[in-house]
Amino acid sequence: MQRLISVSNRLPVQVEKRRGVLSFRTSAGGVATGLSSVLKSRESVWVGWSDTPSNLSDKELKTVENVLRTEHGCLPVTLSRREVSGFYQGFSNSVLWPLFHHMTVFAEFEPEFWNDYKSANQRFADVIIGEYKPGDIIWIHDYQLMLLPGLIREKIPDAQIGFFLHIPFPAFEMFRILPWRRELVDGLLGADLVAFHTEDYAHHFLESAKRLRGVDDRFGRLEVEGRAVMVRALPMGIDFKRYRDAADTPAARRERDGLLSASAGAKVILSVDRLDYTKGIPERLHAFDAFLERYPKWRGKVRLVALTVPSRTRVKRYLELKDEVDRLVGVVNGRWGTVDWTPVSYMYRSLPFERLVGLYSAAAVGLVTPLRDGMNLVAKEFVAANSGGTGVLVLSEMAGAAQELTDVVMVNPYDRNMVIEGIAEALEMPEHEQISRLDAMSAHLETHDVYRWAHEFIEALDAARCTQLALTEHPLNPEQRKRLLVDATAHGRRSVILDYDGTLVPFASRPEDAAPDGELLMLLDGLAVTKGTSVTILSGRDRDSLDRWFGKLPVAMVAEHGAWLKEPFDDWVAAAPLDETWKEDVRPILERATAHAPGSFIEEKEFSLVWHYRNADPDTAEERVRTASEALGPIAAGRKLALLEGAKVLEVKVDGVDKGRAAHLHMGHSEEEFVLIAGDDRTDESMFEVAPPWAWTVKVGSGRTRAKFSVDSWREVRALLGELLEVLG
Ligand code: ADQ
Repeated sequence: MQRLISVSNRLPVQVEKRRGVLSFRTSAGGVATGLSSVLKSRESVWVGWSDTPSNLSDKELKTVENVLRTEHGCLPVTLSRREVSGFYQGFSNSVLWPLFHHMTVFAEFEPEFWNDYKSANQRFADVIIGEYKPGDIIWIHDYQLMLLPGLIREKIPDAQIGFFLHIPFPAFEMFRILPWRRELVDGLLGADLVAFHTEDYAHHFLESAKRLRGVDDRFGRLEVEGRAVMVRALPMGIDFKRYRDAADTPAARRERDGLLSASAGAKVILSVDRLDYTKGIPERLHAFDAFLERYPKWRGKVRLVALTVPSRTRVKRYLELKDEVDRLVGVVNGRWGTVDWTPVSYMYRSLPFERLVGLYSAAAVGLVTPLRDGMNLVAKEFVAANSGGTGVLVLSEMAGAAQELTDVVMVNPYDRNMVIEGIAEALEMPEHEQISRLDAMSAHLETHDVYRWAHEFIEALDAARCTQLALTEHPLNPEQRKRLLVDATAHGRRSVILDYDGTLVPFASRPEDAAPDGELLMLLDGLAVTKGTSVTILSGRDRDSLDRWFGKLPVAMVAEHGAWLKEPFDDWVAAAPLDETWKEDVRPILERATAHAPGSFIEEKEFSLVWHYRNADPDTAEERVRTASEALGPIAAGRKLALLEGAKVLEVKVDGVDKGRAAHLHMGHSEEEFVLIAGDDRTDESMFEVAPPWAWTVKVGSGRTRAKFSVDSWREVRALLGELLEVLG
């Protein structure tokens, strides 16, 4: 069974030193609980930042590391105090957290935070890379570690990596605010599986990946440099039975009885949250205040028990929030309280599990009204603790849980009037309705618990791996690679025919930005001067660009998908007679498409007109490709033109002039000659088609192809050419 490496910002074990004695306290949060079932059948290790006390000696640090590893299966990541402040309090909690929860006013876009975020993610990556063994699965959690999948992928290309985001992923309009949006998307795209609590968040991420990286979305599958990245909604559950059963324990009963007798017949409305501005606590207190004003009959007959657990107490905004909540509780109690009735009971601390369940089960109403929340487990815990009995959940539609828990009284937390009426409706709901609603939700939560969530994640990660394998239909494996090299050395003559964009260099947003680098030029030059070897660059590019880039190398060139041919250091020769009158019919159609899709543009070549839409809004561009193609169809047929859809381009060109014909002219035609052809997009398929049976044809990226073999990316093509040069040189 594969080993699981779980990664989260914090380790599920806390280290403390009191009166000189070290102690280790496990805090079994939801994730650790869910994983415990997955881990029964496999080895595991947990990587995370351990907030180790700063006053430990080197010897104590060693002991801590040792105990964490051997007794708890934990591998600590050490961060400097500065890193913690910039990475955790800074970028994670003062940039990503507010932005992803739509609270941009609280976001502080400090460039230094970003640097610390990068370096902290790198530290996590270093620990994981050091620990990794082939076959391990890596599951990374949450917004603090969004760069990590990409960092690991760089060093371990075939690692199996899953990522789960516990907070919402915002819509593109919100996400685009972030100055480092591209880097974060790239980081996540390093994973095989990126999962979220809801379909909405998954959709938002797909949208951002499409817009920022131009990657195609095929029903939740993104293709990134030939790799498939699966994007899924996997809502997290709770340990349902544990909450349900705990309601019957003596400790829970004691808590419940205590609360009920102290309430002297008043109904209890309960709210439980981390003290966080996303949870809508001040808004809730305002709504409760207004409820008491509007419904005098409930005064003295209802009480709000607000339990908040301290959180992020080193971030200024959280301290301000605490003051605000303290003040508001005072305002409501001052306004409505009497000698024998206090409307709001406020507790600012964490409660042990059974006592918490006791409170849940004592409450007539659970009031869960976050302004934005990834999931909100409290809502689910309230249902579980009351299952089989009575109780009404008033739930914010802004919580991920609202997608699953539809039998609640749903409210918009920003709509005070709706919250007031929601509280009134909940307090007056007939018992039989309470029971049937709780039953329906309990049935769902019992089957969709946290164990199932963890299993489904691992299953989805395995499925992503299978898709990956199916996609790269015939990957060039090390064995075949060796054969290719042996074949090349066994022949005295060799033709190497290479497409350019996407095959030798990555795609750039603007065509002129994809100039070859020094490494590539040396590689091509080295091959071309090797005795018996001819190198041809066969591209859709115009002659000028190719001349500028490769004119000094002894390579043959083919421009505009086969329209122009050039032997090394010779002149360009047209592959067909030049006639440009057809452009007058075609240009207006492409101009219309450009006007509708800002960011797109037209490139003109002698034999073709090309519409580039990589930088345009993908949905608009797709729509335009369709309408333009429809309009171009009849013109193309009448004027002997061909319509080609390439990688984010639509090209109209003179027919009969294609890469296949050009490649045919440049390759050897007897088995005496070694032939290697590599290309990545649809226009390259014509080269693979004309290749003789003994040729080595290599497609870059995934998808159906006529090529015999495929490789993941242009990097692999370069590596292959490097090896070729080595064996020939
Ligand atoms: P949180 O923002 O922490 O989690 P939530 O899902 O409600 O929010 O989990 C809070 C947990 O803390 C619950 O299990 C609750 O029982 C416990 N808790 C709260 N107050 C407590 C108290 N005073 N005493 C004891 N326990 C208390 C983030 C995201 C959520 C997402 C989770 C899981 O913000 O949207 O649901 O991760 O993915």
